[in-house]
Amino acid sequence: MSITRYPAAPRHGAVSIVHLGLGAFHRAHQAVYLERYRQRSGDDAWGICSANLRGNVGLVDGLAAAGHRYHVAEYTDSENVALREIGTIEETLFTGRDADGQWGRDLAALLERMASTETRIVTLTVTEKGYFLNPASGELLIDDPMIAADIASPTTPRTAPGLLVEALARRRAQGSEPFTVLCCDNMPDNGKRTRNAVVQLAARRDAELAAWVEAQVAFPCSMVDRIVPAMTEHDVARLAELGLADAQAVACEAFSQWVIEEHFPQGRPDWEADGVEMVDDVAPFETMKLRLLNGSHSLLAYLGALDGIATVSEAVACDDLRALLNHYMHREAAPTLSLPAGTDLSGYAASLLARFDNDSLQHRLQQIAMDGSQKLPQRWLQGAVLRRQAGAALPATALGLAAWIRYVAGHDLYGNRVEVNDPLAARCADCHARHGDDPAALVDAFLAMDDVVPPALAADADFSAAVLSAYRRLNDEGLAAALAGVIHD
Ligand code: NAI
Ligand code: CS2
Repeated sequence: MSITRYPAAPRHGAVSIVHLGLGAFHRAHQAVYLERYRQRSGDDAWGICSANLRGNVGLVDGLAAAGHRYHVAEYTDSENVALREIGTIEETLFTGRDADGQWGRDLAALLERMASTETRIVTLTVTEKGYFLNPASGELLIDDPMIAADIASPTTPRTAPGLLVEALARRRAQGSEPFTVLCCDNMPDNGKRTRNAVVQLAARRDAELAAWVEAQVAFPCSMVDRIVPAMTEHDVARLAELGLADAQAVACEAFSQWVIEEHFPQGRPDWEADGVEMVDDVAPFETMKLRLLNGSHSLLAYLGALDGIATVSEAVACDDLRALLNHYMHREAAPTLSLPAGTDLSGYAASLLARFDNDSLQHRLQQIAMDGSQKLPQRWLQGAVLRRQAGAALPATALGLAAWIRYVAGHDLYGNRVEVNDPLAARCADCHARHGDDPAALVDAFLAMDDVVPPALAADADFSAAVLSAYRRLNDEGLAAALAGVIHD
């Protein structure tokens, strides 16, 4: 194993960025770019205060105990790894519910940070569900208990939108400029969707505050890309074999990309020299990545997991699944894209398969399968609406939707339990309980979920029939037969 080591910059710096969602991706992506920036520029002004709003208080406290330094293991392949020490997270806070059932241990400190004029950017990786938006319409879920609680108690918020509203309300009341809100989650138009959540929630509190947010607060969009699987015991043991005992370490691929809309009224790091691409319009980059990379990931997640396959690299080693991805990318997703200038689509698609082949990452399909109701609209379904308007057949998309419907029943094709982790899991289970013995009724019930499936697809008899046919073939004949129906059509 060839190991390249990169120590962190020697000093701790000032906090100018607050991050919501101290997860694996934040530690392996945004924090790494800022470490590179700090190393190159010597400017330590752009340090991060990173907070978890729910779960994993151990990571918050573990990082504090480790002096807020951790490592990122960037695997080019199973023989080459770069161990990068990161020091740009200067503080970690926790505002979730603790073991005693109390909420908001560090809420006052976090709001103070966010209200301080030292803070010029707030970034987020709280997962697609963390914005409490209807996945199809983008409307705020005002009936969600967490949002309802923030509406009732706006000064002690528990959600990401609630925190943003309270912090912006404080900055407005003190006559300060706002901060720029930079969403780093896998959502289409992620800045606009984040603005949507914040403005809708602010309007429940104070119409003038909502108007101020609309007029004064920047919500640039960004496309983020780095495959960062959840750490497994195998990953931790492998790092220990390299002599790295770091409970907060993360492992990821070497590839990384960050494309950001140039809209930072309160300033930003000059991070272009560190690989960040600043553009006027992120949409072509974001749509290409969400539909090609993430759309392929979700196909592997449901079809592979149903066949008992555990990881991405194992799934793409299956020739028929690889052929399905090529069919899906080139024939179903690519026609929906307005590619960034100069993009070689075949080269990009081939690079994705090469990244998926990286067997030094144990990227579990069940992690990707999580939150499908929040992911599939932007990964498959919005593009599918466009292709159906053009009269195109979408056998791969139909098979993927059939596989998701089958997956959320909670067991694979052999009867083994699979993990269903989704905000709509109860509704999915109810559909199976009501219609599990009647595939036609079951498919119709799922297609009728208009907060997931665009109504145009549900009303499309040919598409619905294709989903039903795929569902029946998958269940009655298995994965190979279902795939054959697509890749050999
Ligand atoms: P993770 O599981 O390590 O972290 C998830 C973070 O989201 C945690 O901080 C958790 O507390 C927070 N969270 C979850 N639900 C929340 C809610 N309802 N409200 C507030 N916070 C909530 O996952 P990871 O890998 O950090 O991914 C997080 C997000 O980053 C993804 O959902 C995706 O949008 C984005 N991303 C992830 C990539 C990856 O390969 N892991 C790559 C590109 C983007
Ligand atoms: C994955 C993404 O878990 C998932 O849904 O598809 O986290 C994927 O690893 C990243 O978007 C890659 O940039």
